[in-house]
Amino acid sequence: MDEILISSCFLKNDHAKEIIPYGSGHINKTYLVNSVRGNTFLLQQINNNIFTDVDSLMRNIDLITSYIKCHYPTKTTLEIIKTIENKLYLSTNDGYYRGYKFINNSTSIDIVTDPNDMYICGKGFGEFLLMLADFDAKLLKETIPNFHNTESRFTDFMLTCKKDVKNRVSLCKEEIEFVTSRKKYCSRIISLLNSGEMPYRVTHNDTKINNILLDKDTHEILSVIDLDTVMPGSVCYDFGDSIRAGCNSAAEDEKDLSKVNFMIEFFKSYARGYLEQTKNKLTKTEIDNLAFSGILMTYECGMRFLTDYLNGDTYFKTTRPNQNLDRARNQFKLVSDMEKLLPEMEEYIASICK
Ligand code: ADP
Ligand code: GN1
Ligand code: MG
Repeated sequence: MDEILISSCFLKNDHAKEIIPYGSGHINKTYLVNSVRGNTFLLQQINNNIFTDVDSLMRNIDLITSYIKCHYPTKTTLEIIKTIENKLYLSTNDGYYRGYKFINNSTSIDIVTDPNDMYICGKGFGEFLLMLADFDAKLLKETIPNFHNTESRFTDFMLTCKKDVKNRVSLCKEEIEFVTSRKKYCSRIISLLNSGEMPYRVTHNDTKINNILLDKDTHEILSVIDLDTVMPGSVCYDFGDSIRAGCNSAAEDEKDLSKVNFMIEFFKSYARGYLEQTKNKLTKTEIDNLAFSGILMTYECGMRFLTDYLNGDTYFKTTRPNQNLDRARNQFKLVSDMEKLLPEMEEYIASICK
């Protein structure tokens, strides 16, 4: 089945005319579809290797977006376009597809250059956490179990090194040493969650900056998107992942590490926006761990990129050889920068939460 036919399954009394690859996500295949009658929508082929239970995935997204639409009717949210057979997704021999309303006049930022954009995105992701604060987490199916369980990520990583299916271990000894020497990071948040000292909340879990849409002209918040991983988690996962993605002075796969620097001013802007929204909601334990969460999420993501490189690049989309290794090195450079700046980051968070 070709993509024109697939797209037409989401269009009543209309047909797809042109299909353009869209965005720069690492997981799903995203297309902008224009129809004969002048309609536009977003088509995504869901990555079924990663999201094995598409039915539960789409039910989660339907529940969350319907909840936001009902409780916050003035807010823009992601909206599923059902198939002409009134289903949440289309199942074909070539895979699973879904439609989303295209959010007009929007932009998503891959590399942040203006600290004010970080402030705005902090507010946006903070508001998202608040909007779902009373959503019943039990309704959600975990789409990727142990997604941010850094301890289990570490176990997977060690197993991958042991198997060394692509004989790549000898090519990244230094990076492997970087990961193993920081094993102590892995348990900090997960043990606070397990002991009940830190609450589970409904979190987004993939808060990279290009997963929020801003108005192209005013850069005001339009909507948080990419809701595949909304599940119970820690606020530290959301805060830390935005810091990882947004405070990098270079692209996530930049090879020249002299260009990769952690931008502490961007950290402060994001923290200000996020905490303006959430500080009255968060516990002291959560607030005390926010600065560290930037390190943890960057370390974890680097470890995931390195694991994927060792496995032969089967998880994250790649467009060139060694891209996952470059991504891992890039993340580890940021971790090293943040380790030096941790006291300043902690002091800043404490000062704005006084
Ligand atoms: P992935 O899981 O592969 O990251 P996303 O759902 O994040 O896929 O979509 C990829 C990109 O497509 C986003 O970063 C954003 O630029 C764009 N995008 C996604 N959904 C919409 C939408 N409803 N309206 C406009 N742009 C969108
Ligand atoms: C993926 O889907 P996307 O591109 O927004 C990944 C995140 C990583 C990120 C690294 C479901 O995010 O966990 O942090 O790449 N999403 C999934 O860029 O694994
Ligand atoms: Mg995305």
